[in-house]
Amino acid sequence: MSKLHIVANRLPYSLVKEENEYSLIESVGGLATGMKSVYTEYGGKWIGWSGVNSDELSNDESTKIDQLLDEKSCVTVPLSEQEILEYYEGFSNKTVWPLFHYFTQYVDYSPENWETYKRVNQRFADRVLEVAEDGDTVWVHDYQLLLVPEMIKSVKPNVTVGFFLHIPFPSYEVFRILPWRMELLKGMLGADLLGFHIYDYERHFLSSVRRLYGYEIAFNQIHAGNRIIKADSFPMGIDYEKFRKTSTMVMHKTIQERSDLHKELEKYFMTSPDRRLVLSIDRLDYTKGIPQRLKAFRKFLEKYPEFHGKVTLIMLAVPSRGQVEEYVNLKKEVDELVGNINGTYGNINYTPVWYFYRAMPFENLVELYNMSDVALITPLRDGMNLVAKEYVASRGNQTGVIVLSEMAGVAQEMGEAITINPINEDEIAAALHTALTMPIDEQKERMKFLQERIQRYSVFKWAGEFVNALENVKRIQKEFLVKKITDKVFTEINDKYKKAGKRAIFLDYDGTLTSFHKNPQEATPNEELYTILNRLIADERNTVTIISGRDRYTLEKWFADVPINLICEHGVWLRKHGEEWQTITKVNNDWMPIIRPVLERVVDRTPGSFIEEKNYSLVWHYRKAEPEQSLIRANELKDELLDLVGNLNLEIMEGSKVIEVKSGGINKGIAANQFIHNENFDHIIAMGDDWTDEYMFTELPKEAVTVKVGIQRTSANFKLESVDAVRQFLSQLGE
Ligand code: GDG
Repeated sequence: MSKLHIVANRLPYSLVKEENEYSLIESVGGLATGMKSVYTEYGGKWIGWSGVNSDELSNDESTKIDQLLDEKSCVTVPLSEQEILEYYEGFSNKTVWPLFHYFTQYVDYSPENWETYKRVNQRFADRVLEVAEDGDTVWVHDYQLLLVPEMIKSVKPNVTVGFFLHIPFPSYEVFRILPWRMELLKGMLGADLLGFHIYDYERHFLSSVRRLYGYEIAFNQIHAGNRIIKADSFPMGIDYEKFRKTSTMVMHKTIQERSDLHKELEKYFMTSPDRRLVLSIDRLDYTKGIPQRLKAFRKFLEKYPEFHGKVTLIMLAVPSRGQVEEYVNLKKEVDELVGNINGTYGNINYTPVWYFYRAMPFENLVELYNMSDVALITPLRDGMNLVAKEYVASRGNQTGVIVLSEMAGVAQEMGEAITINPINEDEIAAALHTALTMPIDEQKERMKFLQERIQRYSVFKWAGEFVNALENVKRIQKEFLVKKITDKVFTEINDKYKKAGKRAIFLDYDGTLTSFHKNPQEATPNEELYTILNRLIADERNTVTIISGRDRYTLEKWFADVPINLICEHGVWLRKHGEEWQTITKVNNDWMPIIRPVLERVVDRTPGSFIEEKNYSLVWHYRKAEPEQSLIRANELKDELLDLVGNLNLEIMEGSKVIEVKSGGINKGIAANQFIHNENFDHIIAMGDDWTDEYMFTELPKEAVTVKVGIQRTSANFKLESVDAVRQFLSQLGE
């Protein structure tokens, strides 16, 4: 049975050493919780770093640790201190992390760190390759492992690879700054499915792919050579029930059973009936907007003196990346601000900011969620922010208000929160005031909606949806395999071919016989192609026809010396070898003077695009224009044309980076059928890559061997993956 393996920087267990013996503690983080259900259910392994650097371990210890982890279906990737420094603290946290969060001023461009990042990513991939077999699925997580998908795919193309990015993917304008942008994208594009928290990150990613690699993108599918790669958004959830149950449990404890923190909080509330708690929880990270939050709280106290002595900000900052300069400075700034606020507004009975610089046990965390009237969550950038969801899940009595930064991914799911710009101190201060004075009924109404949504889309549902989407991708890949011309299928086709007395072979040109080029004029046939065609034509039982959307002059020029038939402009023109050009159906082009100015206006506004005029069609080419602008223009143009074409009996055809307007009532299918009409072909082969070739595949007799080049859905009977495969197929016919 095929398995599903997880790859993440860290394993879902930590190692603790007591009396020289290592043992494991289960990790309780969101990712570990969500993923454990997945990889155990699908019988896979979790591949990651154990958290202990390999220089510290003797051989015996390493073997013992590997055994312990093996019992939990975990596979370690050993990392030395130097590697952790350069791959994890270096490239991951000092390059990718700040850049992807728009902190370009903090980005470290050390080439040494990049080299180590590549080497360590390769080590992760090697471990995966030892474990994963053909047909298995691998789900790779996050920004530390951006290169791993391609490293897996290039060696084992039959392993399905998913990738999820937990942090934002930045706009192209920011991403392009990175000297290694091409390599990072290439690494990610090894995945069959790329997941992001929200659509904004997905569209930024697609935009970078389009601009840097020029791949065609239809909705959320990237057509990269012979592969289809899907990008989609999956907003990560939490283990809702765990927070809800823990919250109920801690609140029902007897006074004696309660934690010290709980007792402290109760004492605070007991001193006065109108005391309020505002909660702030994050890792101490510059992306989380902690100094700005403190300044906004100071502004709130300044603007609303009636809350002095009544509102306390309880701020939990979990130590993080403490060796890095920016984090050391941040810690200092936060310490000073807390001192300043407490010094200015505090007194012997009142401390405005309670500041904890440490991690707390889970139960304490839930107590804080449960007892705080307002959650103040103001990151400058945040991929999702699970704290907001955990606060919602812990609110047993359905009261409480969230003041939430619009820069957190989670803001898109929380219309009921009060959203703010995290730099705008006045706005945050006002939002805090609104939150603290919000009537209970309104709080409950908002909280009810939030709870319903977050309960429904839990971390398990999130993981399940991602796995389902991966299964879908797998299905598409299988569909390809079902129709693929294998050696065995080729032998069958070839046997029939050899027995046939009279054969018709229809070949599309661009994307079938030759690859696409940025400049369409460069797609000239090469020697190999002439040899293949001449060999086919030399067999007098064959009638070979190139059937293309191109104009007749180009094809005539390219195939002047080849005794071949040509069908051009999607079936308008036919030239049988040795005869004159003729039109297959009567078409007119009276419409051209009306449509041409419409296209010219688009060309004027879209640098790099141009118009091609064929006898019976006009084509707007935008392959060389700025890709995103051209897509907008293409949509505008289609809209405008749709209004015009109805009355003029025209068809709008959208091809690869072209929009073609042509007279209606003619296509490759009609043309191919007319061509074989009254002739006794007993074997027909038709090959093409574009959707215009689908007409040919559906209209030809069903016993014809119709071959789609590429992985997309098709009505053809067979598929080949590339131009090379087509050439090989044609070269071997009759052998
Ligand atoms: C990254 C992305 C994205 C915090 N303090 C304590 C504690 N926590 C737990 C919280 C929460 C988690 O840490 C923090 O998660 P966030 O989502 O808020 O932020 P990041 O750590 O930056 O995570 C982020 C996330 O990945 C998932 O994709 O949402 O945008 O940056 O679960 O509860 N837990 C305990 N004690 C603490 O003191 N036990």
